[in-house]
Amino acid sequence: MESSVTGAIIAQFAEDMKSFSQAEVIVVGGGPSGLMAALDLAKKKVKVLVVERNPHLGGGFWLGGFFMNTVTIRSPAESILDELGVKYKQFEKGLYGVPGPLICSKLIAATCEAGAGILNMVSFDDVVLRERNRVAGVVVNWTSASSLPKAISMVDPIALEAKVVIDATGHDACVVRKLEERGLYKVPGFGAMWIEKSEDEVVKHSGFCHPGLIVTGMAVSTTFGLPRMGPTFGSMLLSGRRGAALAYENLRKKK
Ligand code: 48H
Repeated sequence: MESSVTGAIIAQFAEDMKSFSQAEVIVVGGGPSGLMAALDLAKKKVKVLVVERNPHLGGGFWLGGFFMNTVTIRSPAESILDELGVKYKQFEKGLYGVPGPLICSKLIAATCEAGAGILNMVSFDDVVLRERNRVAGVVVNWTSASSLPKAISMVDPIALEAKVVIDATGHDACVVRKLEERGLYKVPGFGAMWIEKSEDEVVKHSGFCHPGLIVTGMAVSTTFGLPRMGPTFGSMLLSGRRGAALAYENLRKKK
C-alpha cells in the first residue's frame, strides 16, 4: 500500500506538471486578485495555473486588517460575494463585511472546482522572454530551495511556458520588479493610502503593463504608483476579474 500511495502522489504531480508546463495563462500569486483571475479564466475553460510560494492560498485575504477577521468590501464588488454564495453584512450603504476565513476559503474552493491548476510551495524566480522582450513564461523553484544552506540550495529552477502571465504578487509586484532588474520597466512603487481613489484607479489600471504581462491587485498600485487601499478588498476582486477578461480577449485574438 505504501508504494501505491507514493505512486499515486507522484503520478498525479507528473501529469499536472506536464500539462501546466505549457499553460495558456500563469497567475503568479494566489491572493484575492490572483484567485479571482484564475477562477474567471478556469470557468471559461482556459488552461490556467496559479503559482504560489506558500503552502496555502489566499494571500492577505484571510484577515480584514490588523489581525481582525472582518474583510470589508465596497460597492460594486459585493456582486462577487453574491456569485460566490457568501452572506455578508451591510455596515452602511455601499460598505459590506464578511468573515475573512469564509470568503477566502469559498474563493479558493471555487477556483479549484472550476479547474485551475495549483502549484503551491513554488516561488517565481524569473521571466521567460521571447522576441521584443515579450513575457512568455515564468522560471520557478521550490520555495524551500531558497531557505536551504547555499551548498544544498544550488538547485536549478525550471521554466513554465504561458501565452499570458499575470503578476498578482501583491505589494512586491515580483514579476514586474524582475523586468525592472532587467532594465525593461521602471517601478514607481505604491503611494499613500486613499481608499476611494485607489480602488477605482487600481481596477482601471489592471491589465497589460508589458507585452505578455498583466498586473492585478495590489501589484497594480506598485506598478503604476497609485495610492494603496488599505484593509478593503473589493478592488482586488474586480481587478482580478478585469485581468482575466483582458487575458481571455488576448488569447482569443491569438487563435
Ligand atoms: C509565488 C508569490 C511570490 C513569488 C508573492 O498580497 P496578496 O493578497 O495580493 P493581492 O494583490 O491579491 O491582494 C492584496 C491584499 O491582500 C492586500 O494586501 C491589500 C488590499 N493591501 C492594501 C494595502 O494598502 O496594503 O497575495 C499575493 C500572493 C501571496 O499569496 C504571496 O505568497 C504570493 O502572492 N507571492 N508567489 N512567487 N515570488 N511573491
